[in-house]
Amino acid sequence: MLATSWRETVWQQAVRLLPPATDKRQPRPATRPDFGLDALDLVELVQVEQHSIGHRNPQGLAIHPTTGEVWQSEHGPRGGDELNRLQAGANYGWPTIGYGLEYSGQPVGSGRTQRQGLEQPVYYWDPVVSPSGMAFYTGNCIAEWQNNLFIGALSGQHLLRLVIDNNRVVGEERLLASEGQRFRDVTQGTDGALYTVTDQGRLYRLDRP
Ligand SMILES: [Ca+2]
Repeated sequence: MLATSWRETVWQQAVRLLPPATDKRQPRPATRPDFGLDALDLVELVQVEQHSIGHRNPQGLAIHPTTGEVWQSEHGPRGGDELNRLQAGANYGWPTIGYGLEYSGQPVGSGRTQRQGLEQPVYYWDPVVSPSGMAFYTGNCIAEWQNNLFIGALSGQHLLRLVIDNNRVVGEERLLASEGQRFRDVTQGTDGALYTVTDQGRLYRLDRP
């Protein structure tokens, strides 16, 4: 779907930005356009596709290193923070279904956690941890962490390490919990180490001693 109003269209959706559809007879410009523009101008420069809907409060995106699929972290209601594997055209449920309760104490939507045609999260947290920025680890520094998913936890105040097998979470470890920090984002450095940054302004580097 091509956006007619960027600000209306992107609400609670994940969108995919592609290069503009070009006339194949015309050579593509050698340089990328200057993206120092606001969102409305951007719509005219790229092709925008609605990818998925039903997201509540998305926080992080990361590409799975072997499948190439986009994974996403999302703040849910009380007891319903989610990890999702985004599929094109899918509906991830909000506000119709979800885990946990609204912070007002009311049930989410119909109060149901599942409904046909709506996607289930890969994983959810109850109690919540407020998952934030995330990254799959593909570095060589710590071999046993290969393809693990790391997610900063804000209210949880730790760095999540999730072991993923066949698109399911089969292990969870909470790192740096003694630091008392709200972990905002995590990424892998070109040196193969893992870096994570906190709301309080600390940057940690994780590597083999
Ligand atoms: Ca959901």
